[in-house]
Parts: sequence; C-alpha cells; structure tokens
Amino acid sequence: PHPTPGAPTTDPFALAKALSGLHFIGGAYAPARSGKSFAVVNPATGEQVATAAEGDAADVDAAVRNASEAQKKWAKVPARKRGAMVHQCAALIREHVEELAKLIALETGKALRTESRVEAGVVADVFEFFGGLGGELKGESVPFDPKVLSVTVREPLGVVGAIIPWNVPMLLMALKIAPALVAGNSVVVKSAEEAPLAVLRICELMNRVLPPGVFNMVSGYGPECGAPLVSHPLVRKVTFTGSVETGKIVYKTAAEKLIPVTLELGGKSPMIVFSDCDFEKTVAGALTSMRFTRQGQSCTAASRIYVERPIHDRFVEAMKRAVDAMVMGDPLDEKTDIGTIISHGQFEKVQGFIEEGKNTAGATAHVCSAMPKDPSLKKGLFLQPVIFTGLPRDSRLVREEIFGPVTVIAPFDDPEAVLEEANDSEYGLAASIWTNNLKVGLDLAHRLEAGLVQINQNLVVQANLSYGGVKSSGLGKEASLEAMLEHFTHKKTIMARMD
Ligand code: TXE
Repeated sequence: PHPTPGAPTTDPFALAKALSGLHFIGGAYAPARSGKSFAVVNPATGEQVATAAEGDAADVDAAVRNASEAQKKWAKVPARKRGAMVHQCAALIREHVEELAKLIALETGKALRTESRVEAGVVADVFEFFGGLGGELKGESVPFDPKVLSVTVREPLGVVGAIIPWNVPMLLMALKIAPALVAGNSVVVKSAEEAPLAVLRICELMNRVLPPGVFNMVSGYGPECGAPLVSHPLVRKVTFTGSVETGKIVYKTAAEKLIPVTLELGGKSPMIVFSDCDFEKTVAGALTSMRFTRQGQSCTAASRIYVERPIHDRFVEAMKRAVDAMVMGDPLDEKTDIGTIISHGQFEKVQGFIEEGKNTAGATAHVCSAMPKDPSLKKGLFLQPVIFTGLPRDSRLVREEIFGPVTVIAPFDDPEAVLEEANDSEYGLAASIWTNNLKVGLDLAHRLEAGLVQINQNLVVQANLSYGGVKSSGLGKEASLEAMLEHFTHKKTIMARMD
C-alpha cells in the first residue's frame, strides 16, 4: 500500500506526514534498514513537518541491487516505448503540479507563486522533452571496408547514481533521471537531506508507469548515504549537483572506479550592463537571474553585476526600488514574492558574508525588502536581500559563491577591463551581457569563460538546450539530446565481415 493518496491532495502538511521516514526501493516505499530517521523542518516556521529515512550503505546496496536487476529487463524494452513511458510520467506530474509545488514550498521555503509552481511545471516539461527522444538513440554506419559493415550503436551504461541538492531538487532530479531512463539505464537517486519529500512523492507517480526497480530513491546524509552510492561497484555512472568541495570527493571516488561523472557545481555569474541597454528590461533581467524569490539560492544567479559608469547609480537605485517592492513572507501564501533560506547552516553562511561586506571599508550595504510581520513566522529563516556597492575586487563577496540574497554591483568604464574582471573567477557557469550593440555583445559572448552566455536575457535551464559549466563550475552537460547521448550511453562499435 502507498502512503500517498492516488488523487492530488491540497494539504501539503498531511502529505509531508504521509511521506515520513521512507526510501523508495524496488517499486515500494520502505523505511531505513537501521530504523533511523531525521527531522524535515519547515524553514518558514522552524517546525518539524516530517521525518526522512536516514539511509546508510545497507539501504544503498538494496536500492542498487534492485536497480541492477531491473535494468537488465528495462534495457530490452524498445527505446521509443521507454520514452513513451517517461512521457506518461510527465502527464502524471503535470496533473500533480499544484500538489508538488505546495510540498516543495513547505520543505524548502521557496515562495509558491514565484518559484515552487514554476519548478513543478518545468519538471513536467523535462520529462516530456526526454520522453520524446526514445527514437533518437541512434548510431552510425561508418565506411571502412566494402566487405565490412561497420556500425555504432548506443547502449545504456547500467545503474546510474544521481545525487541532488536542495535548491531545485525536483528539476535537478528530472534533468538526471529522465534522460538516464530513456537511454535504458536504471537509477538510484540520493535526495538532499533538507528537501527529501517532493522528490519522494514523484517516485510514487513514476511507479504507476515504470517497472519496479527501474527507479529508486534513498534519503540520508552525504557521507553516510551519498558516498556509498558513488563507490558501489554496480553503479556505472554518477551525476551530481552540489558544492565544488563535494563534487571533488565524488570525482575522486569515481576515478578510483574509472566510471564517468557529470558534475554541476555552482557559479559566480557575471552580468555586464552597457549604457545603451534597454534599462527597465535589464533591471527585470537582474531580478530574474538573482532569484531573490528563492533567496538567491541559485547556481546561475547574477551575483556580480558590472554596470557602465554613466548608468551605474541609476541602476543601483532601480534595483533597490524593485527589491524593496517584493513581499517577503509565508512561502505558501500567494501574496509572497520572497521565501526563506533553506537551513540554519546556510543562513549562518550567508549572514557571515553580509557581515563581512558591511565591515569592509568603502562598501555600502543596501538592505532591501521588509521582514515579515506575522508572529507565526518569527522563527523562520528570513533574510533581507542585500545589494552591495563599493566592494574591492578581491573581496570574498565578489569571488565566492554566497548562495543567498546578496548581489554585488560595480561600475566599469572599459569593455576589455570588464571582460578581464568577469573572467577572473574560479567559476564559469553562466554570464549575461546587456546592450543594444550586438557586435559588442557577440564579441564578449565569445570571450566570456562560461558554459552559458546570454545577451539581453537571463533565462534558466531549457530542457532542449545544453547546460553546464567550465572551470570549477563542473564537468559535462545536462539537458538536450546531446546530454542524453553523451552522458547516459556508450557508443559500441560493431563490425561484420561479409566475405
Ligand atoms: O552542498 P553539498 P550543501 C553550493 C552552495 C552551498 C554549498 C553547500 O554554495 O552554499 O554548495 O551546500 C550530498 N558523497 N551548492 O552542503 O554538500 C548531499 O547529501 C556523496 C551549489 O547542500 O555538495 C546532497 O545530497 N554525496 C549547488 C548533495 O551532495 C554527498 C546546489 C549536495 O550537497 C557527500 C547546492 C559525499 N561525501 C549547493 N557529501 C548548485 N550547483 O546549484 C554531501 N553529499
């Protein structure tokens, strides 16, 4: 029996309780073998809303073994049929968008209207897109010798281990599992300890369509539950989104086993604004990218904004006004624009950066928006967004990923100098240029060290467009047909002599 109802529910609190303390292994919900669990907390109130199964190596082993058995049969299902089934999952997810949006808002503190509902919708898009690609798992025939037929075929890798973070857990899971499954792999997901519920609910939806064991999920802490997944001998590929530090650990373990990895590791994305830009659209683009509505917890956030000097002060004023107008409050309230920080740990990390910025000589902190007044939110992890000006280039706030509602704005005079400054970063995930001079825009786009460069827009991941960083931002690509082919299959060469 499933702990979650068949029809979508409107009460995220009841759903959270129903999902408490469970993994999803071999087509069924199951508690941790050790019987252990940990609290899942609503960051808007500080109250516990559920528990999560505290997985360890024994749970991981059970999940991987189930996945390995299931994969043998799954790989024999025709690729287009596999795609059609993933497409059916998309339809189920779409029916449950509202339910999933409320659940993710509850566990992450991301505002329902501005963030959570959007994420749930995009998850369905991603399943739909990859579901349509079953017929694209094609190889080539390669002329070699007229007496030899040489062809390449795409084959699945086996069991894929997918480790996801808490900022956009459903979307980052979808970008990993949808292509992996269509390509004929089975999957074990390790959810983020802060946000295990909505992704767990998706398991049950997928299970209505997919064979048991093809898709499994374990929850737990990184070293106890994530690490054994990476090192498990039956796991033949790992795809990870998270911090650079953990990404390196994952990469080292994968290197020992000689298995491929995809790593998406965050960024410090520059936004370069020229005086001839369309001013209002540029301010709106900065807001979209900064994701203040998600409290800045976005790997592509425009966290360094360089503005040509003649419009710098006007830009700062416009940004302050725009962020001030945003309503911070209960993530589940439709009036709320800005939700909460995910956890105490992240809250302290971000506050540490803000204090350091405030104590930096010459810097000004423009604190925006107002704290919520509702007494029930007193213990919530709300943090007023801050726009910093006057910070030196070597400040930690300019160089490190803050992953909070903090952006740095600095003036520039010369396009060459700003390009050099923008590229002077260990990261290379995203960048944007705002100008009506396409020549200047395209020239910089070619020379910016980033996996994604946008001119006059700051949109996020699209299912059919390759996404992923360079430098410390990661390895490999997510989204797109190429990601499915390159990262979830291997190319086998078959030669047949005909004489
Ligand atoms: O990340 P971790 P955290 C950045 C952001 C944030 C910082 C720390 O700057 O402030 O990372 O966040 C699992 N083996 N990003 O601590 O530790 C862990 O359980 C295997 C950017 O949340 O990287 C979780 O499921 N797995 C990022 C996942 O890794 C391990 C999004 C991510 O956790 C593990 C999130 C181990 N040894 C944070 N240790 C982005 N790219 O968008 C932990 N994990």
